[in-house]
Amino acid sequence: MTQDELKGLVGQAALQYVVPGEIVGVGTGSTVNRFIEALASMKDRIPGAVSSSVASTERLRAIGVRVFDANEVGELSVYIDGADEIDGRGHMVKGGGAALTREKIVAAQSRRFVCIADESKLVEALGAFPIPVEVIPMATARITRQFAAMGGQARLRAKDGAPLVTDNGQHILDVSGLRVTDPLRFESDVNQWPGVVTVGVFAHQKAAVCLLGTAKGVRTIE
Ligand code: ABF
Repeated sequence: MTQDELKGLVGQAALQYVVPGEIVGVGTGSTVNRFIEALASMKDRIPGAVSSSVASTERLRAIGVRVFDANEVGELSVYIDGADEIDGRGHMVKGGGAALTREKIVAAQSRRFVCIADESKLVEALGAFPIPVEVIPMATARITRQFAAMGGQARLRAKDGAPLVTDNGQHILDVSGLRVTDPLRFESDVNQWPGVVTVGVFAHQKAAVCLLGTAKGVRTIE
C-alpha cells in the first residue's frame, strides 16, 4: 500500500469516533484531508466542526460542513488530527504544518484526541523530527541560545526567502538534535520560556487513541 492509501485508510477509520449530533474538532494536514473526504458521508449527522487551520476550514466548507469559531462552542467530544511523530504512549510532535498553536487550542477544548497517521510516524522517542516551536520574533535569538544550551539546534523556518509568519503573526523555530525522554516535563519547561507561544510537543494534550495505517490494516493504539 502507498503512504497515501494508508492515510486514506485511517481517515476512513476515524469516522467511528465522530459522535452523531455533536460538533467535531478537525486538525490539519494530508492525513486529515483524507478524514475530511470521508466526513462528507456523515456531514448531515453532525452540526458542524471546529477547525485548526484556514486550509481545513476551506475543505470542510467545500463538502458542506459548517465551521464554528472555537469561542462559539463548549467542550468538544473528539478532536481528530495527524502528527509528525507519535510514541507508544500517545505523546506527539506536531507543527510541521505551522498550525501547532491552534491545534493545541482545539485539542485542549476536546475530551478525546484521536491521532491518525501512517506507521512511519510511530517512534520510540520524540525528537528525530525537528520540534516546531512558535515564538514571538523578538525572543528568537535568546530561545535559540536556550536550545543550544540543551544540545539542540534551532533553525528559523523560512518561506519564499523570508521568515515564515504563522496564522498568529509569529515565527517558527525547528529544533533538531534533541531526544525527548520526558515529553511532559519538556513541554512544561519550554512552554514557560518568555517568548515561546507554543511548543510542538503534545504531552499534556496527548492522543487518547492512535489509528496507525499499516500494510496489514489499521492498528489501534489506546
Ligand atoms: C498536522 O499536520 C500537524 O501537526 C502535523 O505537522 C501535520 C501532519 O501532517 P500529515 O498528515 O500531512 O503528515 O497535524
